[in-house]
Amino acid sequence: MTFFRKPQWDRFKDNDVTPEEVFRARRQVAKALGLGAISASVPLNVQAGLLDWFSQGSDTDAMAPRRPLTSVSSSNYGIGDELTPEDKILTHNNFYEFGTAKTDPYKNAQGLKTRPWTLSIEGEVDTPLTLDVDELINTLPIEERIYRLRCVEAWSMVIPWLGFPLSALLKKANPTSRAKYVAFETLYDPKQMPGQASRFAGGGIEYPYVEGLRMDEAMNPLTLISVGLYGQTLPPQNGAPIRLVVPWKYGFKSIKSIVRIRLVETMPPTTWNLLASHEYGFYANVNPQVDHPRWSQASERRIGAGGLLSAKRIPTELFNGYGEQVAALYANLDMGRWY
Ligand SMILES: Nc1nc2c(c(=O)[nH]1)N[C@H]1C(S)=C(S)[C@@H](COP(=O)(O)O)O[C@H]1N2
Ligand SMILES: [Mo]
Repeated sequence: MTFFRKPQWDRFKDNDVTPEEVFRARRQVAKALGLGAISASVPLNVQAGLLDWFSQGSDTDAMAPRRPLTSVSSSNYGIGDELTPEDKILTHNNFYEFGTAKTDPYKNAQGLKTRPWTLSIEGEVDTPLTLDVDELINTLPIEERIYRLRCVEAWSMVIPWLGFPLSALLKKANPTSRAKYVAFETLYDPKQMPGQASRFAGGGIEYPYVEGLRMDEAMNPLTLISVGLYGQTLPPQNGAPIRLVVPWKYGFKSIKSIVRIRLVETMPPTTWNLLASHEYGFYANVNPQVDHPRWSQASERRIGAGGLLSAKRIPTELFNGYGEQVAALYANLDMGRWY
């Protein structure tokens, strides 16, 4: 009889995006707390944040109210895949500003103040803009777009987003010919976001969370600015009131709760690349042939009615299945080098 050990990535667990060093630091703090001993070298305000982070406290039943949104059209880019049930989309999240566990955003983000909310578009534009989110929602035609979302941790969902193409928004600001990239920034408000107040609770990330796209990626018709899902405005844990959705790239490119968009001449810094550049690149195109250093990207677990635990493992597709729409953007790019 032959026994063999399954490779790490095939065990029945979630991959953790957190770089190993940060993960170890978190574990040490958890241990210290378990023993009731907090090092005297950890400042008091940080200790308080940590205690919040480890308490199970928050009210998980009180969801921030959402408003129905009507859409002018619906396009299914889920390519026949079954929709992930809404309760899974709302309770299994990555939003490190509210903690690093999958249920933290759902538990901790309900108090996020999402109105009034202004979004600025600046940099290499002829018409810099400061826009009110409700005005945007009321003036741009809202489309429904059913997209796959593939997280770099190798789980995925199928989500009916509501929103409008990023290109429609950028055109309002009249980008100059020098605009080569688009940089995005999440709200920075440590008073509202416990992960921003404590390096440990926030997974070691330097906030605000930042992301970027090349100009041609930003103008691609698939690139969406989302303001809702499942027929209603976004809940805080999914990036209310306004977030990016780039369905052919790993989920971390789809930055949440955006306050600033800046058109720039050179490739902007991006959060996960800043944290661990050998693990996360600028492009982050979904690619089953380029593995994460710590796990395979050849397959993914599609989250359905049973949640992550009973999720089926399915093959991952190049560009998450959107090659027809985007492969031409990368005709001259070495995708192994520019992961
Ligand atoms: N500001 C911010 N945006 C973020 C993240 C985050 O931690 N902070 N996580 C990213 C990751 S890793 C993923 S997979 C998606 C998850 O989106 P969802 O929770 O709506 O499914 O959001 C992305 N956007
Ligand atoms: Mo992710």
